[in-house]
Amino acid sequence: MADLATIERLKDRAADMRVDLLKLCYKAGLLHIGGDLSITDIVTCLFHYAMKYDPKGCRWEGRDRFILSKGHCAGAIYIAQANAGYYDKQEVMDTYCALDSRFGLHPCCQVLDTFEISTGALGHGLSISVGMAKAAKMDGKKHRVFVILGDGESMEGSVWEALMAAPQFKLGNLVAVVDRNRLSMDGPTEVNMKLEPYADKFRAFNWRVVEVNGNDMKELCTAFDNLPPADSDIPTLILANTTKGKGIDFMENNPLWHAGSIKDEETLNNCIGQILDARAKEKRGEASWQ
Ligand SMILES: Cc1ncc(C[n+]2csc(CCOP(=O)(O)OP(=O)(O)O)c2C)c(N)n1
Repeated sequence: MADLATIERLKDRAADMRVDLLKLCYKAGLLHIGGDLSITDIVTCLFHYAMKYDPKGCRWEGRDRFILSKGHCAGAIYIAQANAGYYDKQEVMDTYCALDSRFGLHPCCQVLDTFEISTGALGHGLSISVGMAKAAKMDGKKHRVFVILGDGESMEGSVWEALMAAPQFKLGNLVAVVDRNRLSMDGPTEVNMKLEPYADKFRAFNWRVVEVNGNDMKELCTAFDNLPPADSDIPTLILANTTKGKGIDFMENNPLWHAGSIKDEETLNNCIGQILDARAKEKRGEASWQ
């Protein structure tokens, strides 16, 4: 179980990741900043707490597998993998989205072996994760497969085929985290394609469903601490209620900040200030991050 010091350390890391993302959004231009900021706490908790991996070698056989099904939010993963020791963060910051860079708008496993698969076309990650989890079970392997999906992404029919297949194949080693920020690219999910009663739908598909505040580090740690053993039979779906653009007042819940760039240094400094102030106030007990 995560103690208080661990949770505080993870919160610091999440604040640092948000600052790095904002810098990328200023320097490189186009970043899917809204969705990056909504998954920052989830990604931090996975890469710095919940997942097993070897920082010296990304292809260690015993590693937990990670799939970013909402591949447009690669920025958060580049930063997490750099922090995990797989490459130099400066290379990410200097070359993201530049011609011939390894760090494109969407992640490509042909140039980065830290990614199990390339993603960006939505709707495929869960199906691939089901296949990887089934293969692991057939081979008697003990690792887990973690996958992050967007809620808008679940408008793709293939997601529901995979949701149906995972319990059938008894994939207790599969953990899907759905980033429930309630916005898709162009507006609210409940307007574009009603998803509610979302949790009930996943339950009806025979998943073990855990609902959390996906911007609350303690709740995330608890959800990952309480995962059933990898050799059990029921897949887990963590329905993570988040805020798109979390931490920046003019980006939060604003579809215009699905993707974008920060145009000037003054705005960047204002954004960084918002993140650092919020973290400092939380540490002093003056305000809650949630
Ligand atoms: C197959 C496919 N169709 C359309 C897109 C364009 N697209 C990129 S992001 C996005 C919205 C996804 O919404 P959601 O999954 O909720 O992501 P989030 O809001 O968390 O960023 C769309 C439609 C795509 N990448 N892939």
